[in-house]
Amino acid sequence: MAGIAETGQDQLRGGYSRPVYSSAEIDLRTWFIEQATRRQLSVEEDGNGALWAWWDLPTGIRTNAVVTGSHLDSVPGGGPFDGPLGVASALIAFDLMQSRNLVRTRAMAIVVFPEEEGSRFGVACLGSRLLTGAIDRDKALNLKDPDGNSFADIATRNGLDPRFIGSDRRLLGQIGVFVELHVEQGLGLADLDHPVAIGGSILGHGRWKLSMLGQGNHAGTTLMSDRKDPMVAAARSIAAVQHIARSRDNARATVGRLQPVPGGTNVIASRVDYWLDVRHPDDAVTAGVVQEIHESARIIAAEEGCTLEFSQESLSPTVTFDAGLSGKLSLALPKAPVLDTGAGHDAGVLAGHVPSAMIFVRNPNGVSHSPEEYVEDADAELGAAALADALSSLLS
Ligand code: HGY
Ligand code: MN
Ligand code: MN
Ligand code: MN
Repeated sequence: MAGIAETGQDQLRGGYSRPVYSSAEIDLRTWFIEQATRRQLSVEEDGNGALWAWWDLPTGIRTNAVVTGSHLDSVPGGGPFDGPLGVASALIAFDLMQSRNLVRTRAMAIVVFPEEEGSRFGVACLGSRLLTGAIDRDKALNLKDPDGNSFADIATRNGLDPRFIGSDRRLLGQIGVFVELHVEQGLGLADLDHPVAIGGSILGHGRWKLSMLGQGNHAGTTLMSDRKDPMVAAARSIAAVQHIARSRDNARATVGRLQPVPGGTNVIASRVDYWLDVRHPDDAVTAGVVQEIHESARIIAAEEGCTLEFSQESLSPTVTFDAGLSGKLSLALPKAPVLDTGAGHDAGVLAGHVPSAMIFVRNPNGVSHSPEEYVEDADAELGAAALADALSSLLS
């Protein structure tokens, strides 16, 4: 696969691959800046690389602002709507509110958070975690991408000053509420035959890195009895992940990324890195699942003559969106059902700091993190109109 910084069409599945600061993601940033500038919004970049397009009041006062937006980066081979739909809908909602001659008492901003998927540097919602201080600044600066570049280096190469990377109390203090519109990543709305929903909660979720370390050797000269093969240990551990997660109602555990080193067909690997994503509504169950997976991996490593390395990369508790704000959205969108989601979002990170809410738009396929992700044009328009109604009720 081309280097992580290459452009967007994924050769394997035809999906979209827009890691942060890849040429494909930068193209979308440029598009957003053009769209916002064309609307006389004043675009600013915060110290962490998030773009903020401000619809200022004549007074220029930004306290208690209504902020909306999402992200433009994607998972590898992802769909076209996860992230960009929220950003594009915010621009269209702005147009609709402009046409209604809305009398505003608050400033508004459309924000694009970087690295929401954590596809390049491994930590989801990196931009909103940095803004809120939910990730240690030094840990973030030293995160590495698959090519070994640090976030500090890539951020610097893209115009950021590492001295200003980290939590921004002043900017965070300007946010009165945050509302994120997002494609639904499930069939809830398709089953209910309704175009939009209001977010209820986000499942708690976390990411862990496991490494099986064995004995690299020659595939042809090493007898099976003489092997310490980390690929076998990893395979057994991943099978155990399925078994353990299935033993808990509603738990979800995924290993979607595995990297053997050195990765030669005729080479017994010396190590295998693999990453675990575990989610459940009850944070204690998540912890229990992870502990059992860790223990099983440790036993399997010993049985296979390997050693195990295990570390947590990120952890997000279950988040319930602000009842007052969601109630206001329900008034603006009276027929919209309330749906919980198993997907993480920047709104979930901000919810720990400012009243936050979400609006979901129907995805008839229910599939996401895949090129099959889909939204009908009519539903996209209804979503943008719903966002305009929700924002109007908050801005006036
Ligand atoms: O992983 C997630 O749930 C989100 O799409 N970042
Ligand atoms: Mn998303
Ligand atoms: Mn996503
Ligand atoms: Mn998100």
